[in-house]
Amino acid sequence: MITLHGFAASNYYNLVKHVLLHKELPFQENLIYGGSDELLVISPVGKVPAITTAQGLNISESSVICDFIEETYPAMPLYPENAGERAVVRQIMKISELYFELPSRRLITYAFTGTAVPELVATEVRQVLSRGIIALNHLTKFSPWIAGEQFTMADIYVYYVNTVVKSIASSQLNWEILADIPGMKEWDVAMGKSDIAQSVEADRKENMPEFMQKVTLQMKASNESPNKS
Ligand SMILES: N[C@@H](CCC(=O)N[C@@H](CS)C(=O)NCC(=O)O)C(=O)O
Repeated sequence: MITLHGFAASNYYNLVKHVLLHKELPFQENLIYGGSDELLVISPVGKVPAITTAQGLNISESSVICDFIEETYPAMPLYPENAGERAVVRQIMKISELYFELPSRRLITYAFTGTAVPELVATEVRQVLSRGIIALNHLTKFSPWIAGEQFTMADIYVYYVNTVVKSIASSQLNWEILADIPGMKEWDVAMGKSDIAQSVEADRKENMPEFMQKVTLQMKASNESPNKS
């Protein structure tokens, strides 16, 4: 059986969990937080999610895990058969990671600490997000799924990317970012209504207090560290 390592407050963890649930694969969850020595044995950069496969292989990086699951368990496919269409799905995933998720993450610490985002940082982040918007407007279809008629890995991937992006853009940049991609807001609402998304969300909510406690303790420890510059 697959073991999914990580914690439910993580959107990356949740997208892999959604894929496993979609494919109706049996798996167990191992609650573990980022940065721990135990996690470094499973995940080389000490981040979640990671999986341990039925054969005992450890794999990290959510998009790599998604590909492994698809290749190993091809039933209920999440990529199109056609190579060109598959490439479009992967472009949507990659662009949402590089130009949506990662710039938004630069603002997470400001959100957690309630500190104002410096204007230079806000400008840089807005520029990267704007490129993402142009690219996603170019590639997405929402007819009814993000890449067209087939429900794909990109639907799951971008839905969980958006959980971070829309909240951070709204709170830190006062930007209702999904509205800049016609069709995305409606698709996002529809995605959130599925039974799988609802059960993943319930687990996320349950884990949030414990996760926030860990973050608060970590921030306190780093503020008190004698090496703090
Ligand atoms: N590129 C990684 C990113 C994973 C990631 O950033 N995970 C966060 C949780 S959402 C984490 O483990 N952070 C802990 C840390 O940075 O120590 C992926 O796609 O899986």
